[in-house]
Formats: sequence, structure tokens, C-alpha cells
Amino acid sequence: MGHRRLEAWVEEVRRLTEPDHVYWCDGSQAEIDRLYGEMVADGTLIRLNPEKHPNSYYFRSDVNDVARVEQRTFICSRLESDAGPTNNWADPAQMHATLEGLFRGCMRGRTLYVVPYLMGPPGSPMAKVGIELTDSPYVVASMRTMTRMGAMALDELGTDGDFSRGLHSTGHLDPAVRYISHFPDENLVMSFSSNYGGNALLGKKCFALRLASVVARKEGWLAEHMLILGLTDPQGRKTFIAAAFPSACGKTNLAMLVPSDKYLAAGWKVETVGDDIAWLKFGADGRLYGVNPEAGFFGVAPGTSEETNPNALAACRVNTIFTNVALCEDGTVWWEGLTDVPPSHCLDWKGQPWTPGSGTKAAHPNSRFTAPASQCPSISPDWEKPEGVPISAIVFGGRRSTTVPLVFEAFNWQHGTYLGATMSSEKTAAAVGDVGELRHDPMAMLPFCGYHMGDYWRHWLDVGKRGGDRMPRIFHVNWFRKDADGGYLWPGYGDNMHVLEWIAARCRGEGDYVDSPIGRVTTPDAIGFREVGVSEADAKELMSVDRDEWRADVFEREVFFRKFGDRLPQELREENDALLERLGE
Ligand code: GTP
Ligand code: SPV
Ligand code: MN
Repeated sequence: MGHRRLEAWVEEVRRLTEPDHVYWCDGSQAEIDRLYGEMVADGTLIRLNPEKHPNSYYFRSDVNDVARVEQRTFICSRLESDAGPTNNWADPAQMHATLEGLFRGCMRGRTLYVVPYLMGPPGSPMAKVGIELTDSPYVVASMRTMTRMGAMALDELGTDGDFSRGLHSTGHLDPAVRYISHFPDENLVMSFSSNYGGNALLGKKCFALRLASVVARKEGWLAEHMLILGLTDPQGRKTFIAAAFPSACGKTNLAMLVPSDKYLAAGWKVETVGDDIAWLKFGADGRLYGVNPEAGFFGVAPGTSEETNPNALAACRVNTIFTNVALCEDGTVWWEGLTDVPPSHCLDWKGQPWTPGSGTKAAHPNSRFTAPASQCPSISPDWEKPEGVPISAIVFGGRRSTTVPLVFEAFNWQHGTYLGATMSSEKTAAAVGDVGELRHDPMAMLPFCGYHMGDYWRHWLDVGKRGGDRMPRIFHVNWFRKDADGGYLWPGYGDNMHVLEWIAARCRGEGDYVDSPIGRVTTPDAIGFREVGVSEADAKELMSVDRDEWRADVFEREVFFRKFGDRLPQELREENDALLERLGE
């Protein structure tokens, strides 16, 4: 027996979009083999070298469709005030009218794929079903890797289960009619005219963050743009850490960190639970537990190498789709940072012949790999635990070339919420816009919070009250501080282990620190700067807190906070005032 509401919706969409065929995906190997075969045959995908990258494919997106489009992303809540000042709001009735015009007949000559998927570990009380209807086989194949797609989701749905709806069409990839529209009151996303990642794989940012954040607030949990990792120390003690960094600011890399030889020899281990999204809920013991709702990685390619992230490279060797990287003659792929020596010639992400002398990038800065999480050597044995993993620390971080020290700890949950709320980061290529521009990105959720950011902060404070002393400790990190010559002061990547060690120690109430106006900072010895080759002078600069710079930040934050009007929690204004006072006159 089928699911009447689901069948009725598919029929309604079929009438609207007029596809030639409707196909229900079962997620099987035979199905995906056939789809890949079709896409290779019609030129959508290029099959990569079967020895070096078995069952892996190369995809070039449209040159105008290479990143998330925040200006074309809408929250269509009933009231404009519920979308808040950080979202684009559109009237739901008007948006429906616009989109129905665009979707009408848009699938003529195409197949409408019904993609049932599960977000969250199978059998988890946190797992949720979504259905994406799409006319893009590339989206279907990507969803099969990024989610638990097919029969498993339909089984979970049964004949009457609830599901989140996503309707997607490639349209003609015209940026002028690109819409990524969310209807929280209908548990619905409609996406038109983009096939790119977060714009088109609707289980990811659209459902698991924007819609889920609205549900999470109602139900008392958190849907966050966070990695989750498990850190095991030589005594065998395990600490789970969740970290929120904005797009292309280091989540995948931290989640898959390989400790340096010294740490490995001593018995330290880092395991990956998730690299982009975390759903955090209270467990029976009153602690916060996290699951990774995804089943794959949609990771940034540039900068990924054997030195920086061998786990990611191993994960994307087979069964992977590469999007907008460079294509080498031998059917392998390349991107800036993969090797020190670039290929002497290849085809760039636009399909043009490229040589090291071309003066352009061979791979798009936001080029990506789509790979199954299960293939990652560091994947945690706990990553599919239905109850999730207990979170001991929450880490916020941004890309800040100045002002913000390597690491510091919040005094308490309220102060930590303030640290998250006042995070800023330099923009990256993950979204269309000016790369490098500093902007506020609260909790790394600026583009992903599906409701009023002031209400979201209130929710964070409420959750903290509920959890009391069982809540995770909160930290702030910055891997990206630069010296006067523009070089990074901190080596990053595997050496971030030194910071994780201190965080884990702090979670047990150990680890040396000193109070500073901005929070608890490490003592010079606690991080082992010398060991990672950071000079005493650089270490000092890395950890320095310049009171004038911080005072300027406080005043700027006050202006930012004004945007939220009376929905700004009073506690956050008080924290800002208290920081100013601690900084002194
Ligand atoms: P999204 O998938 O967009 O959410 O990105 P992400 O937060 O997972 O970022 P990712 O780990 O893919 O890193 C983005 C870029 O930052 C890559 O080019 C990395 O090589 C670089 N990066 C990551 N970690 C570090 C670090 O510790 N130091 C430095 N300097 N760069 C880093
Ligand atoms: C991000 O931009 O944060 C990503 C990639 O993780 S996307 O799926 O496009 O959102
Ligand atoms: Mn992300």
C-alpha cells in the first residue's frame, strides 16, 4: 500500500511540471549504475580513470551556477517579522504564484525523479524523512551519496508518516529566475534554476538547516552548521566536540584531522562523526547528544592534499562525483593545492585548455567532491549511533586575519552564546559575492537560519538554561590570523590538534588558562607553540588581544545588535556591555 499524501503530491507536481516520465528511486546499485550510464552517454558526466578513481565521475556545472546564492534564497514565513533582518523574506502566496509560473510545464521532455531520503541515522529517533522531486539526474546521484536514499526512507515513512517536501527543477539555469524558496509553515522548499550543492540538494542546507531550525526551536533542540568529531586521549577517554565555522572555513578539515606523529605515538585519535551539519538534542541523562543527519561529504576540493587532509582524499578516491575541478588527460582530477607541482596541462573547470602559465585557476575555488562518509578512514564507529554522541564542547570560529586570538573559552553558556552571536568571518567562494569581505555570521548560521535570528539566540539561551551544568563548554578559535606580510601565523590543519587537546582538558576542568577580558585564554605553555614551529613573537601575536581593536568591535556589535530590535535577548546586550567594561576605558 502506498502513502496517499505523497502520491497525491507527486501527482499534483506531475500535472504542474508535465514531465515525460515519473520515476520513483529505490536507491539500489542497479538504479544508480543505470543513471550514471545515462549521464555519461548524454555527456552530463565524464567517467574518470577506472583504475585511479573507480566508479567516479566528473561534472562541470554551468559557469553561472557555481555556489550558493544568498540573494536568491528566501524565507517565506507568513509574517515578514518571523524571517528577521538577516533573511530575504517573500510573501508565501506571491512566491507560490511566481514559482508556479516557472514550474508550469518546466519538465517537458524530462523525467521527474521522486527521491525519498532519510536525514539522520537509520532507526534514530532524530531521523527525519524528506522527499525531493527533481528533474536532474545529477541531483539524484548526489542525493544518493549525501543522504540515505530510496527504499530505506520509504520504509521509514510507512503509509502515513510525515515528510519534508522539496521540489527542484534545473529550469534553464538562468540566474535571473533562480529561486531557493523555503515555506516553513508548509515544510516545503521550492528550488528553481540551479543545480549547485546547497541550492539543489534539498536535504542539506534547505531541509536539515533552514526548515529543521524552525522545527528545532518548536521542539527544543538545535539544528546547526557544525561538524562533530570524537577525540580519544592516551587514557582512552573520549571527548565529542561540535564546531561551527562558516562555509569554507575548515569544518571538513577539522572533522578529519590527522594528529601529528607525536600525538599518534602517544595514543591520540580523532574520529569523524560529521563534517557540516549537526542535530543536537537532549538525551535521557540531560546531556546534549549530536547526530550527523547526512551520509556523505560535499567537500571543498582546493587546499585538500595528502598533507592537509589525507582522510578526505581517501574518502573521495572511489564512488565520487567531482564538480568544477580540473580534468587531467589520464582521467584523473586536479585542483589548486592537491600537489605542489601542477599538471603541465589539463582542462580547467570551464572545459578550456589550461597550463600553469594560464594565469587563472584550474579548479573553481568552490569546486567540490561528493563522497560517501562511510569511505572516510577516520569515520567514527559511533557515527550512526541512533542516540547520537554526547557533546562536551561547542567551538565557534571564523576566518579573521586580525584581532581574534587562536583560541579562548567562554566564561559560561550565556557568554558562549554571545561569542557565537557576535562571530564574524571573511567571506569565501562558497557563496556568490565578494570574497574576503568581513561580515557577521552568527553561529555560522547567517545563510542557514530559517527564522528570526533574535529568536534563534533566545532559543540558544533557553536551551542552555534547560541543560544547566550539563551543557557543553563553549570555545572560540581562529586558524586564520595573519602576520604583517599576510602569512598565516598558525600552521593549522593537523596542528589544530594542539588546540583540541587544550579544549578536551578544559572540558574536564583541567588545562591551564588565564582570564582575559574576552574569555579564558591559554597560557603560553598550554598550546606547545615551539613544538609546531611558531616563534615566541608569533605566538604572542597569535594570542594577543588588542584592547583598542576589541573596543572598536564592541561598538560595531552594538550597531549590529540594533538590527534585531526588541527581539534581541537582553542578555546579549548585557554581555556586550560587560565586555566593554572588562576592556576598560
Ligand atoms: P563548507 O563545506 O563550505 O561548509 O566548508 P568547511 O567549513 O568544511 O571548510 P573546509 O574544511 O573544506 O576548508 C575550506 C578551506 O579552508 C580549504 O581550502 C582548506 O584547505 C582551508 N583550511 C581548512 N582548515 C584550515 C586550517 O586549519 N588552516 C588554514 N590556513 N586553512 C585551512
Ligand atoms: C556550505 O556552503 O556551507 C556548504 C556547501 O557546505 S553547500 O552545500 O553548497 O551549502
Ligand atoms: Mn557548509
